[in-house]
Amino acid sequence: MAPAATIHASDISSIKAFAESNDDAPIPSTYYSITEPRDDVAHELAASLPVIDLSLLNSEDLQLHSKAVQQLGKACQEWGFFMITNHGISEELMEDVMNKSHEFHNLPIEEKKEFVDKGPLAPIRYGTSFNPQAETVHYWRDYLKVITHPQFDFPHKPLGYKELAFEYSHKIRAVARNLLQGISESLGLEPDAIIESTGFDSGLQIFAVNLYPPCPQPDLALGMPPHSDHGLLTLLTQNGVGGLQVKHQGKWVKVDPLPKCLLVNIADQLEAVSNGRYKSVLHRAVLDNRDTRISVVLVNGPALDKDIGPAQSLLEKEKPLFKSMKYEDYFTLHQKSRPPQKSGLESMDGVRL
Ligand SMILES: O=C(O)CCC(=O)C(=O)O
Repeated sequence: MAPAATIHASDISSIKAFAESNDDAPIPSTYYSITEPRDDVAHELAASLPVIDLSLLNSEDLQLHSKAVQQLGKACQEWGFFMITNHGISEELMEDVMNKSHEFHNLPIEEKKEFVDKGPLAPIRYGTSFNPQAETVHYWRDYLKVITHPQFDFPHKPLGYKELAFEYSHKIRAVARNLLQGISESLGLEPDAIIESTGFDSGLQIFAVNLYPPCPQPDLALGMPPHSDHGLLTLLTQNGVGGLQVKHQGKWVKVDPLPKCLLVNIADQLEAVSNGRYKSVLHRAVLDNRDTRISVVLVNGPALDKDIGPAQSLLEKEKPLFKSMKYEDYFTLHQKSRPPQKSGLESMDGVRL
């Protein structure tokens, strides 16, 4: 297929609308983003992705609890990524959120225009690609990003979406808080140490919904470039269409979620707090040529006004690897920068000491 004329993401307000009106036409060359061969995926590692049973982490049996803490620490250290089962969020709520999220993206483009992305701290942002203002290559996804904590805001359409999102974002914050307690313990800290030092209870939460329409040339483009997330913990679910890959030991590993599980990745602020012990994992989204993929992604971060750096008690025995930085400054820089090939902390000038 010959490439379509050069089209910039700034000329496309929705890749979903573009894909639907262009059928199987070749994709614009500005979306060519595969820089590594597609066969770099380590299929043999997919079965080793760690699974954490949250009910064991919360067990009153001390032996079961400490075994789960140990497994959690190992997953954070070796992978920066894991799945959680028995998290207590009902399958029905997860499905309802997924269906309403799809309905949102199915609204006519005119109805979504009022939410057009006006910058990282705007409460509701609808847009396309990864970071159209900074990037030279574009990505095959549309997004909705909403700040759901410390203030909850949400689109008033489709009907019922806001209420579901309120319940879901609240429950996901509780799971993230629970995990942070286990992660604190796994670092030898008091269970509430990370929650307190990061101001988690008034922390930023972003509810993001990515829609990746079928792409006629999925071997040439990506839905999301390799990147790490800016917060502490990101919790993700998808609509049954695969596409998430995480980088492990230099190779891409396809994530094949267990039924009803939540996918969790360690993000930059947790790498900083753990003084580099836990890795903010690089991940990307690959595309499908038949099915629409949707992911619902909740980023849970520190309070925006908190200085975040290595936990003080870890520094009694080791040197700091990262400079402390106000989360709001980190977040703003992260949102403005081009997709890095390294984690955010590694690619941002002056953060690593
Ligand atoms: O859709 C996915 O699986 C990845 C989403 C993601 O990485 C993000 O929203 O930051």
